[in-house]
Order: sequence, then C-alpha cells, then structure tokens
Amino acid sequence: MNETKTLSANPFRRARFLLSANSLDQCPEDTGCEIAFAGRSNVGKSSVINLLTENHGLARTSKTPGRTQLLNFFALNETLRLVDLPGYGFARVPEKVRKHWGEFLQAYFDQRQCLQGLVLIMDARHPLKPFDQQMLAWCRSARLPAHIVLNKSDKLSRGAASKSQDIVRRAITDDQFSVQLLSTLKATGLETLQAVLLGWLGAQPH
Ligand SMILES: Nc1nc2c(ncn2[C@@H]2O[C@H](COP(=O)(O)OP(=O)(O)OP(=O)(O)O)[C@@H](O)[C@H]2O)c(=O)[nH]1
Ligand SMILES: [Mg+2]
Repeated sequence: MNETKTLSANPFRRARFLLSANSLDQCPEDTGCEIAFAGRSNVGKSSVINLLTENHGLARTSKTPGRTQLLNFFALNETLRLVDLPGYGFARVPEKVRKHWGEFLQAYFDQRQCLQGLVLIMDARHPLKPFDQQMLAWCRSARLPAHIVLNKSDKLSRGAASKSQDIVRRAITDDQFSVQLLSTLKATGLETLQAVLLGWLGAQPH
C-alpha cells in the first residue's frame, strides 16, 4: 500500500480536543461511539493517540509518568470520539487522587454505553502486567473488543519484539482480542492500528 496515500486518507486526522472530565457527569453525552486508550502509566497512550491522529500536539505526553490526569476526549466528528485515559499503577500520585481515578475509571468502564472498544497499550518489553490482565478480564466479561498495542518496540531487537508479540498472542485466545507491535518513535504499526479501529467503527467515519 502507498504510505503517503494512506496517511492523507487517515480519518483520525480530524480529531480535535473536545473536553477533559474528572467525573462521569463531566463526560460528553453517552451517545455515538467512543474508543478508549488505556494502559499503565508512561507506556505511551498519549503518544499513540498523537501518532494515530498525526497531530503531535494533540494529547500531552511527558517523560514524567502520571502526565494525563483527567479523561481527555477528542472528537472526530459529531458522533465519534477517542478517549485518553490516565495511566494506572503510578505510585507517586497521592493516594487520594489515585483512589479517585480508580473509582472514576471503574464507573466509566461499567457505565459507558457508547464505548466501542479498548486499545490496551503495553510496553513491548513488559507485557501483560497484573493490571493489563485485569483490564482483559473486564473486557471479556463486558464482551468488549480489546486491541493490544505493544508500544516502544524500537527498544527491542526485531527478534525480541516478535517473541513478545508471540507470548501475548498465545495468552489471548478470545476472538475479541488482537495484538500488534508499534513504535510511536519510529512511526511503525500505524496502518494496522488504523485498520483495527476502522473495523470497530464499522466503516470509515465521514
Ligand atoms: N522509545 C520510545 N519512547 C516512547 C514511545 N512512545 C512513547 N514514548 C515515550 O514514553 C514517554 C511517555 O509517553 P506518553 O505518551 O506521555 O505516555 P502515557 O502512557 O500517555 O503516560 P501517562 O499519561 O503519564 O500515563 C514519553 O517520554 C514518550 O516520548 C515509543 O514508541 N518509543
Ligand atoms: Mg498520557
């Protein structure tokens, strides 16, 4: 496939910041379709959103874990949204804040009807940590599709990256789960990610 042609046709480029929410009642109305990006702190959730949307200033990234502290919504159009979630497992966030995030995320996952799929981002060097396993178990029980993105694959040799992908592939046998390697640094894996998300949205968004 012609890379330039694919990128110019990238419908996710239309994403614009919509709002940040610190509680369920601050979220946009629960209609249309939403795709959420979850994962442990610092795995590159915000960076993956920026790669997908080809807008490097869209979601705030940082070397310091715990950068994303609210649910940030990005709209593609009237009905389609991407959601950047705060990272879980960041120990240096005060206990009170951590508890609030935990409860808010739980409420979001339990109640959000428009949630169409979860992009679960992991560090390719350390996949399937306990919280990742918990998220997958939740997706299984909610019958929600989850696409695992093994990010920072540039930090591994080709062989080691492919081994990591195989380990995850063997661990996830359900049809509703898929996995890919990606590097936001090298911008590799973008086409695969786009294809999965467009599949979830049923068709190319207009
Ligand atoms: N080498 C490498 N570094 C990456 C990659 N993706 C992200 N990073 C770096 O990882 C750090 C964290 O990236 P973010 O996108 O802010 O991560 P996050 O998961 O949104 O972090 P929180 O919002 O704090 O949970 C930044 O310094 C990024 O530049 C990648 O593919 N390769
Ligand atoms: Mg972030």
